[in-house]
Amino acid sequence: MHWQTARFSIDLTRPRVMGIVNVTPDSFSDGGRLGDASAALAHCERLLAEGADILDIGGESTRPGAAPVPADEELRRVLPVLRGALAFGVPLSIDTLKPDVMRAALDTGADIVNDVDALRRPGALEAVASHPRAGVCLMHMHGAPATMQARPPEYVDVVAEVAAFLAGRCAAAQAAGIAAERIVVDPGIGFGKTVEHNLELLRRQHELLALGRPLLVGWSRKSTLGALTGRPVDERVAASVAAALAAMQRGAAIVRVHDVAATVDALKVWDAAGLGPAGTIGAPPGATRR
Ligand code: HH2
Repeated sequence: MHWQTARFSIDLTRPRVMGIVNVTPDSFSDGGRLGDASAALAHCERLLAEGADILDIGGESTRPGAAPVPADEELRRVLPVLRGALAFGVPLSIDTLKPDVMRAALDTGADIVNDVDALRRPGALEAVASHPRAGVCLMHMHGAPATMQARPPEYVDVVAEVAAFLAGRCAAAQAAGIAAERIVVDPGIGFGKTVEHNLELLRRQHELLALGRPLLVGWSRKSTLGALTGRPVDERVAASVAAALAAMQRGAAIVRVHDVAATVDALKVWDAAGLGPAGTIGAPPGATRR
């Protein structure tokens, strides 16, 4: 299976690692580290040297309770990084839920829109549809970032409800003119879910494969891993790697991670053990230019 994005058709028969580049002062695990474009671009280079296949650039934190950022401020943060990162020749994703930011990022050359709100904002479907090949990640979120963890979220069957939501968003995207091969889906670990909901989504992740779209998942450093291990956010590398492997084992195609080197090492061993699509990790990049 391939994921069609603006400049690249990404071969998903090989597990893919999406490296996180947060150009934000307040992200939950790494906020404030990449204050300017040159620091962010140096971080991009490091993630690529460590084996990242895709870079996900974000200018607004989605952590529970995060303050919304105006579109012009978000663009001021991400566009210089995006412009600089185009030279790396790898798929670039913009992590945003704002249609204005999507449009500007795609016009600048972003390959993918990663939207934690699954293109629900007015104008978001059109912003992605108007670029004939841009890829998109549609993620499930219960509520909005500012409020999603304010009360314990309730589901009758979290996996069935996430699957139904994602099926509906895939249908809406396709109705807007976004071809299926441009779409991947994400259960949204930690977005309006309790520890038990997140674990249920991992244990029964294979049920989401019935949607017929590749799965992208983000467990990296999240609070469920803190709950399981008792560790603070800066000591969750091992837990994050274990979760990424478990997600791959259950059929995920792409993992979104902060700790690229550790994740890539673990995936190499996993693959060599015959658990993954054997021998494909560490092979020459398979993301092929159109
Ligand atoms: N998680 C975060 C942000 N964007 N996108 C997708 N598709 N899936 C995720 O699980 C996901 C995401 C939150 O993590 P992070 O970027 O590290 O933090 P913050 O939102 O505080 O910047």
